[in-house]
Amino acid sequence: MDNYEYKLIYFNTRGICEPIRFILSIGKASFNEVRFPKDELWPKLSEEIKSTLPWGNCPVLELKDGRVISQSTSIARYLARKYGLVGRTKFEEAKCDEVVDAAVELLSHSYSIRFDEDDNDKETLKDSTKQMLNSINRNLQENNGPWFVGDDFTWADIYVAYAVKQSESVLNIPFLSEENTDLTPLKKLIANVYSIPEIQEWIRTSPPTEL
Ligand SMILES: N[C@@H](CCC(=O)N[C@@H](CS)C(=O)NCC(=O)O)C(=O)O
Repeated sequence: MDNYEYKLIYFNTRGICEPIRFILSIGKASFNEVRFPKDELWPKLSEEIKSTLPWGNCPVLELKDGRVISQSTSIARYLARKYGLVGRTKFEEAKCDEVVDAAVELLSHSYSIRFDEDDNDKETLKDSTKQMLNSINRNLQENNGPWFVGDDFTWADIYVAYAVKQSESVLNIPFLSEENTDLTPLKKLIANVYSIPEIQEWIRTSPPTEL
């Protein structure tokens, strides 16, 4: 791993790994990436590579001493704890987990609409995506602040901002268009997250990918 603090193994996509990269960037961690090429539709690993990974999939985070952590949200939570992004109390920690779960649900929903071939009811599913966004927006408003949990920026904000923007890309629907004033609080949150200098720098310097 040379002098890097972490090695992060994933595909050459944003996918479910990008929030981890954001957190590493905000933590000013030095990390090296292994990026497997993505095939036509969906990332697939060879059996040989799968057998080297704890759960046969990625992302996987390797620490300097060789130990590894898998499962995207577990990796992100580990790093968020390390860099002080999990809220101030046990309750706020749990609220962060709750919001991250909702964001992951949105992301999975959007990917399944895009990639499930036998799904012939895509319009209904797109409506349910809008309902999920409204629900995220309402929960954000209930916190009365710029951020999702308590008074501070947390990893929950990163997950929501990323999941919403990525859903726009995956589904090619401009949920955050200027006309859509219903989602103003959510749009502000996303703008705040994406204006964090470390995130801007990461986006500016990372390999461009379609998804
Ligand atoms: N629950 C796991 C899911 C991991 C997962 O399914 N990763 C996909 C990429 S998004 C993968 O490695 N696919 C390759 C394969 O299964 O061959 C997580 O959150 O990390």
